[in-house]
This record gives sequence, C-alpha cells and structure tokens, in this order.
Amino acid sequence: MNSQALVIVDMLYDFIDGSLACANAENAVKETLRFIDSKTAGQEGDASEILDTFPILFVRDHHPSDHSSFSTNGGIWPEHCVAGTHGGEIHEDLLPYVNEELVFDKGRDRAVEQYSGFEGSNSAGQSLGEVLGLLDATEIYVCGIATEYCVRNTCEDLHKAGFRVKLLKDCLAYVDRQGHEDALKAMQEEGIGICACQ
Ligand code: VGL
Ligand code: ZN
Repeated sequence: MNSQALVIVDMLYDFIDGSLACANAENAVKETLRFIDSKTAGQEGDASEILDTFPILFVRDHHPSDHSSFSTNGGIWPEHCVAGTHGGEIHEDLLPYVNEELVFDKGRDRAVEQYSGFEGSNSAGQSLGEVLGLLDATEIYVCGIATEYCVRNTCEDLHKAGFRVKLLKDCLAYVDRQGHEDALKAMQEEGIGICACQ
C-alpha cells in the first residue's frame, strides 16, 4: 500500500522559459528529478514500475485562449499555458513519469481562475484529492511553480483536506523572490512541512 506520493505543480514551459518564466525554474526541474531518483534509488525497473510504489501526480494549468486571467481579457497575467500549445506542456525531462490518469488540469473554464490543483480534474473527471485518497497516500511531497500562487494554494488545500504536506523547497520556482520567501514562511506557520529533501 502506498503512503507517500509526489505532486508536481505546473512545471510547464510557459512558466519555465516562456511568457511567464519564473526564477529558478530550470533548477527546480533538475532538483525534482534528483529528488525522484533519490526516493526511488535501488528500485529495479523503468519509470512505470517506479510509479507503482511512488505515485507522481501532475497539476497542469490548462487555459482556453480567451481565459479571463490574461491581460488581453482584463486579467493580470500574460497569455500562458493555452491548451494544445508548447507553453502548456510538461517539461520533457519529466515525461517518463507522466501517467495520463494522474494529470490534473485546471483553469479550463474561461471565467474562473484556479490556482489550486485541488480545483482541477483528470481525464476521468476525478479530482486530485479523490485520486490521492484512492492511492492511499497520506504524506504528500509537493514541488513546482509558482511558489506564491499555484504551489501555495495546492499545499493549503492538501493540508486542509488532512494530508501531511512536505513542500520541497529546493524544487520551487517563483514570480518574485520576496513573495516566495513570504509564502514559505506563511505556509510553515500554517503547519505545512518545508523540507530540503536531499
Ligand atoms: C500560475 C499564474 C497564473 C501558477 C498559474 O501556476 O502559479 N500563476 N496561472
Ligand atoms: Zn494560469
């Protein structure tokens, strides 16, 4: 039975080297791969066998081209992560770990901003919380982009839902360094675990 899982939030090209490129993004991807290697060290088999014992779930910002969060539509962000574009794709180095049933899209409705992975759903219509429950995961590592927005909201929802959250602080990228530090501090005060991971 699984008790641990990893949730990777929005490690998508627009947040890495695209329209909303965040600080430390390339490094965060590398550190995430290092973390996965360290968690699964000594295990035989390919990525799919690794996923049987250590599930890895992906959250994906997935907007229509007229999403209300885009500045062209009165929102605060440049156009980003439009469904079907390169900018909305998961970094290629992580693709060996992607299992379609464990990908949760959010922000699909043009009228609604969704920062939390909890608001997304997979292709079967299941939510992140529901699938983590089905996997019997209780301790959830989280990494991704951006600390202040989608990572923070996802961690807070996981924590509220009763999961033990361990945020991997070296595997994060952010819009603003101070905003990142402030978000880490606030999350720690809320009872979310912040860990160095290696
Ligand atoms: C995000 C801004 C807009 C995020 C998503 O993933 O943190 N930030 N959409
Ligand atoms: Zn977005």
